[in-house]
Amino acid sequence: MILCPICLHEFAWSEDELYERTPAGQYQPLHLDSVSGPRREDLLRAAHVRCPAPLSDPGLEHHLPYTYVRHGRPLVIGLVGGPETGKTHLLASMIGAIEQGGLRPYGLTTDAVDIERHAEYVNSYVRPLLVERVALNRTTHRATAEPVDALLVNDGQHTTAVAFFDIAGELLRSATHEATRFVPAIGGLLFVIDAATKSARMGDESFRAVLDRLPKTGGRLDIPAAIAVTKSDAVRFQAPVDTWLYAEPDRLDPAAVLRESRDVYAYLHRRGAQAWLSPYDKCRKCTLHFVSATGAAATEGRYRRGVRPRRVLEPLISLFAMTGVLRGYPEVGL
Ligand SMILES: Nc1nc2c(ncn2[C@@H]2O[C@H](COP(=O)(O)OP(=O)(O)OP(=O)(O)O)[C@@H](O)[C@H]2O)c(=O)[nH]1
Ligand SMILES: [Mg+2]
Ligand SMILES: [Zn+2]
Repeated sequence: MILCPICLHEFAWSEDELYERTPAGQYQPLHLDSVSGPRREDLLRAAHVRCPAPLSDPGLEHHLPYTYVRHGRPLVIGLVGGPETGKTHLLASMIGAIEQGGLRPYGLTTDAVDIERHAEYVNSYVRPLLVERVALNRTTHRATAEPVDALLVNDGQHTTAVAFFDIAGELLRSATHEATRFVPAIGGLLFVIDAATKSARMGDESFRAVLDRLPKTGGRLDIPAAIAVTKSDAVRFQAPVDTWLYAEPDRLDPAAVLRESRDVYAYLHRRGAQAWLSPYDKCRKCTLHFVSATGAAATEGRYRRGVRPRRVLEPLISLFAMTGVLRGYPEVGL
């Protein structure tokens, strides 16, 4: 059974109903009966499967990349945080770091789920930020949500499709908006806190809205969570932020993850930001991290001295370890 990340329909599928995307963006049946060898593999990489969910409006019909369904149940990662907390910059920096081989030290390799879409994501977010050094726009309010990017992550033995959802912070506070449809499908929570903010209210509301919608046993969630305190560059002179932010990334070390989590927890607590710690109280497995998506603040929409992300992959690696995408590590999480 496959879980559609767009409409949450669960369905079984068969290999003989594949589609290909035309240059005009339409989908037409793909017949592979007489195709074999490398050509077949090539066509399969670009093939799509139609989501068979019954729809009220045929215009809502959608297709999923074959590579997405081929590897079993995908991991849906949702970025959660109030408006302007830095979700979009963080994700772009993460994907950029992955593109630059940042997962290799952990024994992970990646491929795009959908080559075209991934290229579109890189061209619209990663390149502008990391190469052209411009600040990215606020996320627009859209009526539907689709993953902004999706990757196939392989740990040497298993491949998992990982889909990333990043919607506007305001919409996350709603429990009914169409764009939040992916929330019940979340398998890994990435909570984003703005280290530079003076008020904790907004982030807290999006956290609560999302936490409320997810299933609990004994009052707590089994969905692993990572809390990323982003824009840590803005508070880099405060101990112990500096120590963590400029530490060289290491292989995954559960003891270090635990130490950093404790430090972040204490830091937020000291700042009176207990309300931000709700994911830690609610989720059975949760790690906390100091990160910076850009390394410094933008001036007039530009990062003049370049963009230097710090520790952006740590929360993701931790989520991978807690969700089993990355196996063979001892228990991670508080
Ligand atoms: N100093 C600093 N500023 C950052 C960092 N990441 C993002 N920003 C700034 O924070 C602002 C908001 O960033 P976004 O990534 O658009 O925030 P968002 O959470 O996606 O916002 P919405 O899409 O409105 O929900 C932008 O002006 C960025 O330049 C960071 O690591 N350090
Ligand atoms: Mg955004
Ligand atoms: Zn669907």
